[in-house]
Amino acid sequence: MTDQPSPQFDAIVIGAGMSGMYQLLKLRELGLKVRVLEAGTGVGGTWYWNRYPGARFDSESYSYAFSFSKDLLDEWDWSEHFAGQPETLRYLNHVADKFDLRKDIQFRSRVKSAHWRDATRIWDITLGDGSTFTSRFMITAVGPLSAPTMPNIPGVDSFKGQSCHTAHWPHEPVSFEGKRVAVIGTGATGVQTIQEVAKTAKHLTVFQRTPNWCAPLLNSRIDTEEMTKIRAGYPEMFQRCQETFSCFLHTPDPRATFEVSDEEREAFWEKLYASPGFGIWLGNFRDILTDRKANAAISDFVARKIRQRVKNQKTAEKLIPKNHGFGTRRVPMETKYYEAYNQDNVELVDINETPIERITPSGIKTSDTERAFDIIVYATGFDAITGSFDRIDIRGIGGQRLKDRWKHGPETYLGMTVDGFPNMAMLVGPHMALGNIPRTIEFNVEWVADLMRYARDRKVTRIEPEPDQVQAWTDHVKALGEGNLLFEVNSWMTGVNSNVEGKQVRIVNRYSGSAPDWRAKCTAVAEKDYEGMALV
Ligand code: N01
Repeated sequence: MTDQPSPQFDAIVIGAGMSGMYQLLKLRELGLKVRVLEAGTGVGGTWYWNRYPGARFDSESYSYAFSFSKDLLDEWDWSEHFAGQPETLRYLNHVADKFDLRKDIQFRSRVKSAHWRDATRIWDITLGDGSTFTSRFMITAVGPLSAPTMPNIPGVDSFKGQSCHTAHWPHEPVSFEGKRVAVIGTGATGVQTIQEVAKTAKHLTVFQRTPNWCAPLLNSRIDTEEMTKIRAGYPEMFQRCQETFSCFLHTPDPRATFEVSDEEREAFWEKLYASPGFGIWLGNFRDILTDRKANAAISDFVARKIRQRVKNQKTAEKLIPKNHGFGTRRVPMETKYYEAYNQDNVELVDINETPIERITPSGIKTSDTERAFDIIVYATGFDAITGSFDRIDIRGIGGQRLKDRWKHGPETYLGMTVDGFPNMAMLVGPHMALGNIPRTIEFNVEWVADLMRYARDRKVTRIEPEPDQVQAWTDHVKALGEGNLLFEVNSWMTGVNSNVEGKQVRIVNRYSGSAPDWRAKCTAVAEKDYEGMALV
């Protein structure tokens, strides 16, 4: 390759969220010439874009933070067990300041296309404004939930009031006081938004298509004394995150649901329901997501809780999911969400009964009536996992489009590379253990950095996984999903989005094995000189 032109950069990273930020740091340590291209005006990715009211962690703040720097751990105090978005964004800006990251990040730079030139072993990358970059490697740090989708309801553009998708929330505060507000969507985002807006809106109307099984977050403040204790326990806590199934503090209980007596089971569920965070979903009996009877039993338990908390039993029934069991979709964590429906200013509209016909200039018309609104909030989710790749025109060998290659679902080797797309590495991509994402990010970024070091030391300029390894990993990921009730339900976790053409069929877009297993496989591949990959 000595006669070939040199690219401008050794690596271009797309995205300055948590994964892109850490990748920049690790590649800089290798002495590589790196540029991060970021569409937003600041760092933080998810935490930069999702500034909707009520946005906050639902995994424990400290377990979500970067663990790679003791200094950083020592100097950052979390104010709540589940921190709000402003605090998390402040934290990520602090990280950017501390490691002087911004000097290699180009903001307001949305990548439009990335084309691989096999003859020169270079990626040609073009931004929306037409500017171009060349790079030996391209690392996607585009996030699994970063391509927001508006609902395919007629008239969305005709509304004259204020309207916004939660992931495009304005930087200026939005007041709901004295306002008639509509929220469309009741996923994790909708639930966080609804419970917050209900506090101040004159009237809030929630348009629900599918109810979700929500569970109490039970957030609380962290005082100095508790923070000191948490800090002292960091080594054990991060070690635990390395050992649990999905890198959370919670991990499945080894017992099966019906192994214990009725009283014991009920007491265990009461305890989980009264404990903060994801325990009821991720720390439950090991079979609640594989055994239909077990799943029906926990669903019944949570349904009883909803009936107890919502006064109007007709409303309670509407809020209880009937087409999927507890935990088979991501469980939204809530704080007095169900109680919001006991307020006089909150109304629930089941759009299966009275479908939305259109958005009008003054509000929303359902089959039975038209309601006027000042503000419409679209909490309608994302074209998940592959959507953030699809919106970039990524082309590999011979001009093959990644979007076409993944038409029937992603195909990857370890979730990080794809044959036909040399020198592309994915962070938090499809087919890798997601779970508590920053824990995955740290491993993922360090694995990619090690690969870059290996390539640099051996003057490797082309890296591509072998097609049969991609096939084998993809088959393995699909096989892991068999018997998992989660894969029998429509949700972003199975790649379904009613608003995106071609995304109505369920696919296996996520790795559902344990995070330790995934990491062990990746480590073994690296230790065997990147077995299954051609490095030349
Ligand atoms: O998106 P969703 P989300 N007409 O896809 C409805 C993470 N997260 O942004 O279910 C009417 O879950 C749709 O209805 P249905 C977390 O991983 C993390 O809420 O398709 N309704 C659904 O109710 C989460 O799982 C945190 O029938 C329409 C909603 O919109 C993921 O992000 C906080 C519609 C979309 O729900 C995504 O959550 C928040 C239409 N045309 C989110 N189209 C934290 O912990 C869609 N809907 C930090």
